Amino acid sequence: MGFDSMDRKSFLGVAGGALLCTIGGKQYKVDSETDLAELSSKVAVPPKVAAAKNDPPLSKADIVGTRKEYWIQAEPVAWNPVPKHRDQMLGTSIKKTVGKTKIQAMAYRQYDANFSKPLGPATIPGPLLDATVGDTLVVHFRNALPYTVTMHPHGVFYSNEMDGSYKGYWSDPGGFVQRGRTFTYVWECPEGTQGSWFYHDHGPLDPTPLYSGLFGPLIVRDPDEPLPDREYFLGFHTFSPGLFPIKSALYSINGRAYTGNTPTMQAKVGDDVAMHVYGIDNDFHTFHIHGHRWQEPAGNVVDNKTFGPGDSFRARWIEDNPGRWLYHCHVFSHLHAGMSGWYIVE
Ligand SMILES: [Cu+2]
Repeated sequence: MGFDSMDRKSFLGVAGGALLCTIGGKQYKVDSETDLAELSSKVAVPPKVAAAKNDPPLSKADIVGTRKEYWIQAEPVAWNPVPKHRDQMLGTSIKKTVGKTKIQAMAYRQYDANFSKPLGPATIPGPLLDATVGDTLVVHFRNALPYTVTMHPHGVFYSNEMDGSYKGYWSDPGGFVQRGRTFTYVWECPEGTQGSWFYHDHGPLDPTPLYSGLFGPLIVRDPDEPLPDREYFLGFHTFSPGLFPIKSALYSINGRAYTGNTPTMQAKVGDDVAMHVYGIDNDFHTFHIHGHRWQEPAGNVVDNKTFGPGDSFRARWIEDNPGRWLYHCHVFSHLHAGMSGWYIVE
């Protein structure tokens, strides 16, 4: 079937199944009968992608400032969002309410130079891309999944062909990285890009690979600011029963749901603490941390911050309050479906 007659969106439109989300006014329907590989194979290769047989070599002109180089592979991962099977906030087992939680997910995994060896296990979220104003991020991306995916950054500067997003007929090679292929993204971090950001898949199957784990944190540091003593990167997202064989949605932070499974953050009184928070699902969340508050750049003081899909921010303070604290989303249906964790201050 030709590209014009059967693109991704029309295919999804006839595939049926549970409503996953709505983007740009179009409903995306995905259920367990939807085979992503099959779906991927229905998307024709855009002309510019077909014309570019190989990842083009980088010229020196592509790199401005200090080069921060990463090798990252998208790959399948066996994942358990609730490895302890318990919610430590309520002291209860989640077996009855949620059932089994082992799933087949996807992850961005960091490798050594030239993909010689993995630098650690595949995790959700993917590795931190860590840059400072003046750097250029050079990300060599290899796709080891059986379908077309990409990497798309937020916050940084990039030219049109480094967008990493599927644009139908007009897609560049970086917006359509097929199985077994590589693409090198060049993303610049000039003055004005400093901030707490993230990256995610924006390929032709968007948002299902993102919902399956293809996202990760990105930071552009301000060289005039001291580094914090402690910092944490927290991605708020959902594992949906529309995509995985789980009884109900797992409202998750960094790939895990329920206190004791989600990140347990730690600090000491006197520490300069930074938390970099981003939202990467279809919901609005809040970030609330008990016993604490922080000042935003505008000067206002916050103890519960609302953020929507694709939003990111930093909360930073000098730690002054010891104890075992909870941090969580204050949307109660999210909180009680897993979106909470410990913050332990000595
Ligand atoms: Cu929430």
